Amino acid sequence: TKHRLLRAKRMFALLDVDKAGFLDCQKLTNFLQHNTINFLPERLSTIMDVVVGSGKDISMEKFLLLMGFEGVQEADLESIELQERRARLQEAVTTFHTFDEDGSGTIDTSELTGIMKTMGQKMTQEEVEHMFSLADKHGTGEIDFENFCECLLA
Ligand SMILES: [Ca+2]
Repeated sequence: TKHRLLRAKRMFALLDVDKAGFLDCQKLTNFLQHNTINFLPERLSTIMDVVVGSGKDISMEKFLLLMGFEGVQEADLESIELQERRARLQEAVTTFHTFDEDGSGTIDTSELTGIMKTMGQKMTQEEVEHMFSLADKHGTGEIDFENFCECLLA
């Protein structure tokens, strides 16, 4: 459900081209008519009734309601996003520590080579080095946590 919620939020952001925080009724109507795959016809007609009956502007909360999420506030969304971000960061920290076998706070080529082998990635030394050079933006021969996150989240 979290995942669907975030997708709905992204959809809203996509539709809200001018970033006004509101959707133009006409825009949403067009969108719904061209993306009816996920809606049963009777559901779509209910949605359209609500949309047309609700005036020109569709807020995020109203949009979520239309998408079938009841009682979700924008603040809830933000906290979900924050949770997701934290979880991703936590995951990155864990992965980084796994890679950084000697606990030096950086990952060097031999550590990267080792972990790729452990993960069952059949990579040549050249491929590992290429990967490494992509992450090692400053050419220090080591990947710190910041480089690692940039790489992971890119
Ligand atoms: Ca290390």
